Order: sequence, then C-alpha cells, then structure tokens
Amino acid sequence: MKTYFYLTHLFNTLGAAFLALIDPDKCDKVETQVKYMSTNGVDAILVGGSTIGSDNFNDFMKRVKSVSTVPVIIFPSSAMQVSAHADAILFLSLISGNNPQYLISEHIRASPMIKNMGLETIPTGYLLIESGNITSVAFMSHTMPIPRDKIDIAKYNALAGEYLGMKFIYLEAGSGAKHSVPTEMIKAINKYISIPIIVGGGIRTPDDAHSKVEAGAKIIVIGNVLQKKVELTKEFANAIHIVGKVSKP
Ligand code: 1GP
Repeated sequence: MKTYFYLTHLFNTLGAAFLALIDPDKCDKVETQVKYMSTNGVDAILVGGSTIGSDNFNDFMKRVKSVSTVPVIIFPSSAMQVSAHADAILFLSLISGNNPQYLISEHIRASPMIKNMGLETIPTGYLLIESGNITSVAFMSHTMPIPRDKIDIAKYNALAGEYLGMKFIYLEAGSGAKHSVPTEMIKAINKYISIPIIVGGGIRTPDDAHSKVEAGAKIIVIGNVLQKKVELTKEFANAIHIVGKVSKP
C-alpha cells in the first residue's frame, strides 16, 4: 500500500498528483526523459501502452527504475506487462467494456507473477470515454467507449467500480485523443462517488490539466505531449499542484 498512500498523501497536500506516462513504443531517450521528469515536478512515472511492440518490457522497466527519483508504476495493457522493477501496478479492470478478457481474465493470468514479485497492486476501475476518434485502447480492447454526453452512464460505471472495491476510477480518453475527458463529466462523477478520480488522454496544455483538477480530478496523466516536449514538465506540475494557488475566476 506504500505507493497508494504516497499518491493519496500527494493529492491531499497538493490538490492533485501529476503522473507522466512513458510508452515503451514511443520512447527512445528514456533515461534522459525520466531523469528530467522526475526531478522537475512529476510525482510518479507510469509505464505502459496498448500496442506494445517492444519485446522486452522487463528490461525497459529496469532502465526506467534505475534513473527515476519518484515511484514507477506499471500501467498494463495485458498480463505480459508485469515486472519486479516497479513500485506498484495499476490493477486495471476495464469496467466500461463488456470484454471479459480485460475485466478479469488478464488479471488471473498476471496474479501469480505479481505475487511472486511482491508487487503492490492498486485496484483501479478503468472507464473509456469517447474522444472524437477511435483510440488504440478502444480498438485493442474491442470495447466501446462511453459517449461523451452520457454522463449518467459514466456515473453508474464509476459507482459500480467503487462498490467493487476499486481504489481509484480512471477516466480515459485514450492516448493522443482528439478531445480530453469533458470537465462536466469529471465534476458529476466526483460529486457522485467517494473514491479519487484519475484523468488522462488527450490533455495537451497545462490549462486543460488545470481545469481537470478544478473539476475534481485527483491524479492527472500526461503522455504524448511530455514525451515530445519534456521541457513542459514544470508548467504542467504548476498547473496540477493547485493547492495554495488562486483558482481562475
Ligand atoms: C493514456 O491517459 C494516458 O492512457 C495519456 O494520454 O498520451 O494523450 O497524454 P496522452
């Protein structure tokens, strides 16, 4: 529970936590990037991706872990993505989809490996939200995202996740999404459930990240933009760590 408590402590003190997503398929300067991110305001590194063409996830994790000064968390797309070179794994169940493989089957395959490695699991309800185009995660998981305007459906999915004992609800627009998760949806779910919300996918600017936090997100995940322009790390950190700052009118 160490990493879970670390994250909880962060959003309780800073308003929200800032996670950078490293996709092994999109990253060739991983050591330089992770060093920069972890010393300039990123609170934890997530590693994962839904296409994963790289054949050695474990070696990649080892490289990330060797340079990171913050916790490293696996963000798996299948049971293939487990490694002892991590502090924790988001134990994701894709509850917005009706594909048993991502609801429970991959989890059963991964469980004995996770136990042998002594890896911390963070049970997380994963909800795909429609974002203007077909994303890799929707395509690869053979599931249909929740329509952007169907806020009630998203609320009930999130509540079911809470009742199933999930520690977090992850609202996912998909990596490189055209539109990020609507703030009205975040607000409504935040009022409706009592577990913290993670938001990611298609967040391109610090302002957009800030608006997600103001809407109630407790963890923000930034992938593509930071992998392309790591120098934006500090700006995103300032926009996400809102406590003590005056909010916009
Ligand atoms: C994907 O939420 C993450 O799971 C990050 O998305 O790459 O669009 O920032 P981006």
